[in-house]
Amino acid sequence: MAKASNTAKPAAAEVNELIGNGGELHQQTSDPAHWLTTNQGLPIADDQNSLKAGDRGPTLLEDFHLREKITHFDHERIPERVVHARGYGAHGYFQAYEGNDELTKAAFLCDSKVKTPVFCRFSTVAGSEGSVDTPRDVRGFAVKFYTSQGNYDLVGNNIPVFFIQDAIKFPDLIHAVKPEPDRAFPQAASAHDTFWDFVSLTPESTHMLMWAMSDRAIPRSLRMMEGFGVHTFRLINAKGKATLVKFHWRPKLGTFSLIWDEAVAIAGADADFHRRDLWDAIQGGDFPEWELSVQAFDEKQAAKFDFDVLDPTKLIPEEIVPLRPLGKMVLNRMPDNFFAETEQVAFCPANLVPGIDLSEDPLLQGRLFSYLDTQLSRLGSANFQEIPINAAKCPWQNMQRDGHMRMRVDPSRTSYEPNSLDMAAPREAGAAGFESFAVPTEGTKLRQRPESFADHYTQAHLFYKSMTETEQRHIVAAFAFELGKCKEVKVRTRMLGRLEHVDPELAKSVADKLGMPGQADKIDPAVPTNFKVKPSPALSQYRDPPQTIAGKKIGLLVTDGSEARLIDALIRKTKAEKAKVELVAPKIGGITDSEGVHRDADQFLAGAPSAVFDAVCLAPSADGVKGLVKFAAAVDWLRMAFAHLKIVGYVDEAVPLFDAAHIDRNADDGLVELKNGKVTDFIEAAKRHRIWEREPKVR
Ligand code: HDE
Repeated sequence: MAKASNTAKPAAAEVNELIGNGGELHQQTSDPAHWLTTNQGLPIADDQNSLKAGDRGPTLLEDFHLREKITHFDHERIPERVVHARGYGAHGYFQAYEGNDELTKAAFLCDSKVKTPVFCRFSTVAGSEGSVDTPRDVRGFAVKFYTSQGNYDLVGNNIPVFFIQDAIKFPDLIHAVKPEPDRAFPQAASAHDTFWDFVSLTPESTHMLMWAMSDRAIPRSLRMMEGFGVHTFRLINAKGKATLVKFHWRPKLGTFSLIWDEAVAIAGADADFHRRDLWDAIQGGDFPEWELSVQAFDEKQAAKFDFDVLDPTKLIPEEIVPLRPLGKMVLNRMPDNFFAETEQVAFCPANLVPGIDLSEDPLLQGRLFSYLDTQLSRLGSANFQEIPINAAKCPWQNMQRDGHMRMRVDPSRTSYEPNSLDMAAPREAGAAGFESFAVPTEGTKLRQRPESFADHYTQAHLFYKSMTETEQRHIVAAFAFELGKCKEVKVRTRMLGRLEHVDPELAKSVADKLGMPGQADKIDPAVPTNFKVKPSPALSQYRDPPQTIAGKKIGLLVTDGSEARLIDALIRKTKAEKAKVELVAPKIGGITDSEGVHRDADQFLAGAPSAVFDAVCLAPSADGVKGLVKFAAAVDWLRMAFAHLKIVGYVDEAVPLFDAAHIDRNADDGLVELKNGKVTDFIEAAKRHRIWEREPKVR
């Protein structure tokens, strides 16, 4: 079995620093455990200079150390994932609750005493590996469970439905959303002609478009995202009984999103916003947690739904089938090495364990082929499962042999079965092993969508109808933004035609925002929208959000002379609420507070716009504010916090900043004065996260 890690570091050694002839620094040690070596283990005397004919002469081909070092460097890159290239992962564990054995015999879901190790990778879909963290996009949510029965992968997204119904359309969808092939832009964006051309010609994408245009596609944090298995799966219990399920991950911190303008600002201020957030949280001991649940139902119930459970563009409203919690996942350790773990991790929906099985969803069926296939070109060898992050943590053995980069040394004379020459060789497990659930199947070989997949608008309408006014406003704005980026008028008018079937009001609002009223194409749907469908309040993020600042970040703007008592109180009280304060000062060197004590700054003003914080607090001194009002970054800090609907706390000394930003301090109750150094009112207000009522006034 592959070793989990071979990177254990020896204790720090004594290092001598010498300056060489050419003035270069040589760091040397006499401790063999710390010697720099070639890949063959040869200790290296000098890593600063190549081997040359004379100190000013040409480099010699003989220099095997130089050649080895450069050759390895030349081959450091592997192909990035064709989708979900930009991702970030963490280790953790999953622990089941009691009582799941009624549903499944999967050992890791049944034994509540076992902590099953997991590796979880979050990702954007369209952008390449070096793109930013906050574009409007679906987020991948992939979890590898290293169970005692082999690896189980739940490879989901943060949105419960998908753009297409059949795997055969996936390359088209992705080609449409990726940068346009002649010009190679835009990067990590769906706001362009080819995407909207394709989806406006693909009515089945309509429901997913509603989600993609909602705030779900601009999450505040990877820690504040839901996850979904999307497809219907089967759980099988020890008696062989199958239950159909949809998987859901719910974040303990609640589901929060950015505002579009904020996401755009963050993309410039901190392209790594999401990964930094996850890194900071886990390194700081604040471990994010999700609850895994299923919506469980049987074939009889499924037959009564007015949609097909094999259709991945449909969801089951929780009001019809409620969530049943199975256990929790905690992420508590960052990888030691990004490439070795996060980049090389290989997920596959076909990685199953006894007790969990597939369904006939035609999108899922295609995925079963794609993931293994893509790993072969991405990781370059059929032995990729031997890479430590991919290796099962239970014993694994079979008759597969050889190939590029085979690590495992199989000692047996036999590499086939049945055999009678090695009685210790691996054998079948029979009923203890994985058995596909016996689904009765028969049919004519054909290429045809079932009629039960044909209603593309009712659930899109259901989603829109279930949103709060704020959420609806954001959806309208997102459609208008994205379609506004399309140069082709026919793409816009076609999409407006589709939106009429989702909701005529929505279509009208988008058309108005585009300045194209009455220009929607007339489109005949295969199945007319059922506008009477019952809304599902559970689909809304903002109807009943948790009132908490846990996991959030408050930016505290300070200057020389800022009140020490207030700074300490805010840090203390915020910590008690499991949130964090960052001190933002005009300069990174920090400030001297009212008590004459030096305080380091976490951020400098021009490098940390208020967009990167959940709430802000302005606590300059009377002298300090005089400098701030002349400083555009400071005025913008307040202006943008207000425009992003944040809770703003302030001390009396900060009033000139409000004047400079032309903001009325009494505009709404999200602007909270900290009287006599009291921070409680501000913290309580910050639990509201945003003042939605402010939005129509500022945008
Ligand atoms: Fe994927 N998808 N996908 N996908 N997918 C990949 O596999 C594919 C789909 C998802 O963090 C690729 O290893 C096809 C739905 C995630 O490493 C590739 C179809 C859902 C990740 C692939 C889909 C997903 C991937 C690219 C339609 C949500 C990132 C690299 C039939 C349920 C996993 C790789 C990670 C990655 C194919 C549709 C989720 C090419 C053909 C639906 C989270 O194999």
